[in-house]
Amino acid sequence: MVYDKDESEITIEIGNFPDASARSVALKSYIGEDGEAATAVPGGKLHRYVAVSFCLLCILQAALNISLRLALSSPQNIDASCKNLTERDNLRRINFASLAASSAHYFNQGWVYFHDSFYYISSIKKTWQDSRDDCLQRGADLIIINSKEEQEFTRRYKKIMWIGLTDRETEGVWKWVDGTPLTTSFWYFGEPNNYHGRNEDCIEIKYHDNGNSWNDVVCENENLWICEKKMAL
Ligand code: MMA
Ligand code: CA
Repeated sequence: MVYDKDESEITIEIGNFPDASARSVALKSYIGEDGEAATAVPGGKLHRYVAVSFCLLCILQAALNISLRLALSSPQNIDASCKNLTERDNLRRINFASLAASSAHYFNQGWVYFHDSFYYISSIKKTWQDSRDDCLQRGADLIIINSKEEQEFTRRYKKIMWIGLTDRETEGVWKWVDGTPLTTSFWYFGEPNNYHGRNEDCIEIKYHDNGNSWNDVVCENENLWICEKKMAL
């Protein structure tokens, strides 16, 4: 290529070609079929695309790095996320540990686990109130029977035992020790009867051969008893 100062023209020397058609072919291969300037290296367009894409990816990567760093590395953010994590983790750990410790305690003391509760069956006899106090001292209370399964569970022991049901407050109004009213009952035939006009305000499970085993008796009687401690494991 020669730049002619005087004529302000660009002359392209394309060599000596025998005729006009040969010169045209040579010119097209240099300039490009569609008249666009082509690079002299074959496949150059592809190289350029790859290079440009690579650069774009680099820029994207850099932008991501910076934004992530800004989002995560600010001291308050690190502090907050760590605090949240450890508080939640610690709560879980404490709950798990205390559950493990209390369940181990109840198992070791000979309590039986059945349907989300621990049960303690006494080996000595006491009045209804003294029995209840014993359960309370053990972190529990007299059993509250609120399902057929639980009722069946109590019958397995074939012992006469106090349960946490009484009408001491208001005659004829049966209440569980947690204050809830009696809804599902398992009275033995003819019970409750305040037998021969006696003030039978406390309930024992008595008739083990029958699904309906409950009987009302005088609270000052002495019986075995069964405590319940709810604990979902
Ligand atoms: C006992 C006592 C009562 C009960 C009757 C049933 C004799 O009294 O347990 O509460 O109702 O037995 O015969
Ligand atoms: Ca009775």
